[in-house]
Amino acid sequence: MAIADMHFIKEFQKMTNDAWLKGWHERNGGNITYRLTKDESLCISGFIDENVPYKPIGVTVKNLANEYFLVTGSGKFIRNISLDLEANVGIVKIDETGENYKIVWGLINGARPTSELPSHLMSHSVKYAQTNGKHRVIMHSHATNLIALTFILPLDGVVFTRELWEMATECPVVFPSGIGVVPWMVPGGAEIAEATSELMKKHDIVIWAHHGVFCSGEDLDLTFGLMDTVEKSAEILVKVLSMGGKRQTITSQNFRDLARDFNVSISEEYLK
Ligand code: 2HA
Ligand code: ZN
Repeated sequence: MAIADMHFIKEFQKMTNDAWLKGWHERNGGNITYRLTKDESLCISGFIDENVPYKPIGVTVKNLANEYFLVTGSGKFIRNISLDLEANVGIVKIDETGENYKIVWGLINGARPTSELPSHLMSHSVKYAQTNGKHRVIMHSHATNLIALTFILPLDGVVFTRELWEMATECPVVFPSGIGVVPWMVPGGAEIAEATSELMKKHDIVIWAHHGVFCSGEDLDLTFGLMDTVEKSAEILVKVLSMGGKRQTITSQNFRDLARDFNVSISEEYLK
C-alpha cells in the first residue's frame, strides 16, 4: 500500500482539513506533527529514502532517537494538505543522537519541516517520557478566541485554567491537568521550545500569548478534540465577557463534586 493510502495519512488529511475548516490555520499558520507507531514505521519502509543527509534540529531529543514523525511543511498551508500531500507534509527520521533529522519521504521540491520543529520535538520528548510513549501528536493552532483572551486575561496558567473550566462543564474532565501559558516570545527557535516543553511536563495544553496554542494527545482525534474543546470554551468566555461578564458560574465545590463523580483528579490550586 502506497504511503498516501495508509490509514494514519488519511486520518492526518481529515484532521488537518477539519482544523482548516475551524478557522485555526490561516495562510501558513499552525503546524502538526505525529509520531508513527512501530507498525507504521515498518509499513513505510519500502517507500522511503533513508539515503539522505541529516540536518540539525537545533535542540536535543535523545529519547526520540530513530523515531519517525509525520510533519507539516514550513511555509505550507494546512488547507492544501488534503489536495497535495507530498508538497505539504513529509516524514522525518531522528538520528541516534537525537540532535538531527532527515526527510525520508515527502516535502518535495526542497520543502522543509515546520519552523516550529524544535517546539514540537521537545514537547514530544517530554510527553514520550511522561506518558510512556502514549502521546503521539503535537498540534499548534492559531485558535482565534484563545489568542483573543491573551490580550485580556493575566498571562497566568491558573487563571486561564479556571476561567476556561468554568465555561463548559466537560472542560475539567477533558483537560484536568490545566493549561500553561508562555509569555510572548519570538517563535521558531530553541528558547520558545524550552519554555513550551517545560510547561508540557505539567499540562497537555500550552498557550503562546498573542500567537496560538499547543496541544498534546494520544492520537489525532483526541488532540483535535482537545483543541476543539479548549477553543470552544474560549469562544464562550469571549461571548460572556462581551455581554458584560459572568453573573453566575460553576463554583469550586461544583468542580470537586464533578471530579469525584467523573473520577478525575484536579489540583486544588485551581479551586480557590
Ligand atoms: O507559520 O504558526 O508559529 C507557522 C506558525 C509559526
Ligand atoms: Zn504559530
